[in-house]
Amino acid sequence: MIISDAYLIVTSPGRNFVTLKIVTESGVYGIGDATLNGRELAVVAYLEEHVLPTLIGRDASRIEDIWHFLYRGAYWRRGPVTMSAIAAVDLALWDIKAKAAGMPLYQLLGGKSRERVMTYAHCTGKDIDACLSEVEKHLKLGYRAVRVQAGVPGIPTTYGVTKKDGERYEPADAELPSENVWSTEKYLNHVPKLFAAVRDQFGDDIHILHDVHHRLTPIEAARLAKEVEPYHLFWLEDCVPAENQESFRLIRQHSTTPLAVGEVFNSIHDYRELLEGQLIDYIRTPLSHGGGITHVRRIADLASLYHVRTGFHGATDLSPVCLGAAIHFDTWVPNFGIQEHMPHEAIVDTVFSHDYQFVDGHFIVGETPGHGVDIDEALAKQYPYKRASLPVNRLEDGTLWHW
Ligand code: CS2
Ligand code: MG
Repeated sequence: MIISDAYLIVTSPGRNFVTLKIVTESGVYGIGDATLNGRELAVVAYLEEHVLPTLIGRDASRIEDIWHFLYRGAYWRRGPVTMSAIAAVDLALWDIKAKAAGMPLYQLLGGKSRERVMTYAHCTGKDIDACLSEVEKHLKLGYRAVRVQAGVPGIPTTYGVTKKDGERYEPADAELPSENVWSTEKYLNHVPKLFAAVRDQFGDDIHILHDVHHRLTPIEAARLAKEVEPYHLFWLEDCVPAENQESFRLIRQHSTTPLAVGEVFNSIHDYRELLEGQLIDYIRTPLSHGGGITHVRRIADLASLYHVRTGFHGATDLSPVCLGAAIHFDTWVPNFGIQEHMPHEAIVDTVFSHDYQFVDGHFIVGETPGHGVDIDEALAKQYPYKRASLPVNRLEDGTLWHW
């Protein structure tokens, strides 16, 4: 199990993905996702210059030791670039260990806790009606949980909302950041009508989720969470920027709407006050941004003490490698909640072959040894990296706002 080679594959089949391949002397190899949307090459440089040379000659089975070597040993701790780089190594090593054991990854974690993994779909429209038709479409596909986002009258362009029906809002395809406009007042007055319309048309038997994308202040978030209580949301996501963990206390004091947070978190320390204070209900950090399985399972264990469940980020910037590993984790983790599912384009699924299946709104884990995802390196080479930037958000008066 001695590591003999480690290299990156950067490919852009419609959007950028960075994939780490670690090869051992025996020929068994593992794959990890190192993609950090909009900052891809920063992780490439971190890995190529500072991490990969230190892996050669190490024993691939010593996952825990390698994790601490990369985390403590670097002196500079945490942060999205560091934790995505460590995650890529960690996911590749778990893949190798499971392949060497001849087991699907979920078996190494502790075996199945469930038969299938509930997912939620993105239902996004330029207005409420367009969003409702997306909900209808996705319920027909078998989803029981929908994330609803609709354009707000008077706000011309808003991240999270398509400009045309059926268009995707991801990936961010502008080479340099485009600018969106935001009005909290218009949004707060409009968005409860969306949830009312969804409940009115589709009843109580579906889960409704919504992403605020960090755009409110704590008191505004409290107003929204309180006002939408009658629509029984599954969760309200990222309603405030979470650097100040204590701010969630204010929202909590006003409302019973469940709160999800953490797609931009990368460490257990980002969650400590939120969990210990019982201020949130779902943790969102994906395996590929939070130091891999070795670290995220510690976050999930801490969360379980407080009845907090997982709801991993799964937008299309998380590669099929991250998603494949997440489905193993979701199948095992006792405090599973839900998995985000935003389908990759067909070409992405051709570059990254995988054995997970999507049936009736749920993922079914595969039985191939490892995490079950591989990369076609020759095909990947045909899609070279293209710089792509996420947009920025400005208030109507031009003030740069949270995105
Ligand atoms: C979003 C993402 O899926 C989500 O909940 O917040 O689309 C997110 O904005 C992107 O993944 C950013 O990389
Ligand atoms: Mg989000």
